[in-house]
Parts: sequence; C-alpha cells; structure tokens
Amino acid sequence: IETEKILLDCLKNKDFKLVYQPQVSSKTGEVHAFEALIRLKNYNISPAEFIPVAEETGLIVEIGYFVIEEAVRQIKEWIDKGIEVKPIGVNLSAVQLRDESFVSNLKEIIKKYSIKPSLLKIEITESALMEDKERNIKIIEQLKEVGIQIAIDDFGTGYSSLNYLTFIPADYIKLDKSFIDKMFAKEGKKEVLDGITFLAHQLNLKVVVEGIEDREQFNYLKSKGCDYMQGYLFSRPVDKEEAEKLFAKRF
Ligand code: G
Ligand code: G
Ligand code: NA
Ligand code: MN
Repeated sequence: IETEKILLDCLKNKDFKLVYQPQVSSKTGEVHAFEALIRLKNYNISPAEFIPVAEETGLIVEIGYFVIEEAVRQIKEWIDKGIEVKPIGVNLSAVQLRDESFVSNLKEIIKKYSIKPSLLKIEITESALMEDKERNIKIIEQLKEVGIQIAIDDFGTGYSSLNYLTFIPADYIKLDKSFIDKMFAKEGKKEVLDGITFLAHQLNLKVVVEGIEDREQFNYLKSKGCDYMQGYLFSRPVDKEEAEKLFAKRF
C-alpha cells in the first residue's frame, strides 16, 4: 500500500526519470544502443521493488507509457541536437500487453515525435511472452511490422526453451547476468555460450550479454561472437547528460 501510494503520487507529478546503460559493440567498442531503466526522482526505491507493485496494481500500464514516451522524446531530443542517435530499449511487463490499444498507442507516440520506429527497442522476457502466448506473439509481430526492434530479455533464466526462439520474431536475445555468472563459475560450462550464440546467429538473432563486469568475460564472449555487451565494465546506468557523452566514446 505504501509503495502504491508513492507510485500514484509519482504518476500525478511525473516524478519518474530514466537512466541509460550503454550496450557496446564487441567489434568496434562503440555504443550500439542504450537500455532505459526507470527511477523515482524523489525516492531511493529500486524498480526491483516497485515494478512488481506497479504490475499487481495495474499502474505499470500508465508508468510504462511514460517510460516509452520519455525514451522516444529523448531520441528526438538527441536527433535535434545533431547527435548520431542510437536505439533505446525499454523494458516491458506482460501487463502492458493486455492493454487493447498498446500497439496503436505506440504508433501514436512514434508519430508524435516522428522518429524512425527502429530507434525504439522493446525488451521483454520469455516468461512475460508466455503468459498469454498466442496473443502476445501476435502483438510482438505487429510491433515488428511497425519497425520497432524486439529483444528477448533475461535469456537463461526461467525455462529458456530454445524452441520458442524459432517462432518469436525477435532481433536480439539478451543473456542474463545470472546465467553468464553460472557459466563462468568453476563448475560452469562456458562452452554452452558458444552453442547458444551459434544457434542465435543461425536464427538471425544478435546476442547481447548483460552484467559484464570484467575484461576476461568480455574477451571470452567477444571471441565467441557475442555481438553486444552491457555491464558495469563499461558503464552503470547514467542520466541523459552522462549518456550523451558516451556517444563519442570507444570502449
Ligand atoms: O535498473 P535496475 O537494475 O535496478 O532494475 C531492476 C529491475 O527492474 C530489472 O529487472 C529491470 O528490468 C526492471 N526495470 C527497470 N526499469 C523498468 C521499466 O521501465 N519497466 C519495467 N517493466 N521494468 C523495469
Ligand atoms: O532485468 P533486466 O535485465 O532488465 O535488469 C537490468 C538490471 O541489471 C539493471 O537494473 C541494471 O542496473 C543491472 N545491471 C546492469 N549491468 C550490471 C552489471 O554489470 N552488474 C550488475 N550486478 N548489475 C548490472
Ligand atoms: Na531489460
Ligand atoms: Mn535482463
């Protein structure tokens, strides 16, 4: 209840903001895209804590539209500044897909700021997709038709059936930090990562690896053909001013 009150208050006053974490191209060391992550302006409560509350109460629908519009607005701002802009990925909860107008609302937002739809990326977990499989896959297909990019988030957690990769029309899979850490642990089998990368590439999916904290992991994963890396090794999620400085950077 307490968290719900805080969220309602934040919605009323638009007291949310986005921070951005770069995804770095393994090949060039350039920023390839950003993931947008929500923060409360006036509270130090992690989204890991308040997003579940937002989902249970349904507030995530409105919060989600704020996130999407703010990301698109930021893209437009960077374009207007003459910056060679990169795609921004936003996280999506399953609850947001239940909104009948989801696809048309996204089209509206993209039209309002007149950006290329491919500059927006949706990050969604397989478990969210599987909550209402037929329907959600149809929605993902519609987003793809609009030109929005799709990433399957948190791969390696949950069931991670390789089968579903063949029928979800995605552009990226994101390997989750917990999965990577397991593979790199003493008893882990990091060779599995070669196999997944190979398979993903066969299916025309690019591979993003999350939670990269050390150079050794980066070098190994790069040598195995993982396309993009995200993690504290490069940058924590940062505000838009800091993010802007990262465009020129070579990691
Ligand atoms: O940024 P941080 O590591 O604290 O995020 C914690 C969790 O909250 C992650 O699982 C992340 O995906 C989720 N999260 C962050 N921002 C958003 C958002 O805008 N929408 C949704 N649905 N989840 C988010
Ligand atoms: O669930 P999702 O994959 O969206 O969660 C992303 C979360 O992971 C963000 O909250 C972000 O702050 C966190 N994160 C990003 N890079 C790293 C990292 O290198 N190490 C750790 N521990 N967390 C990270
Ligand atoms: Na994510
Ligand atoms: Mn993830």
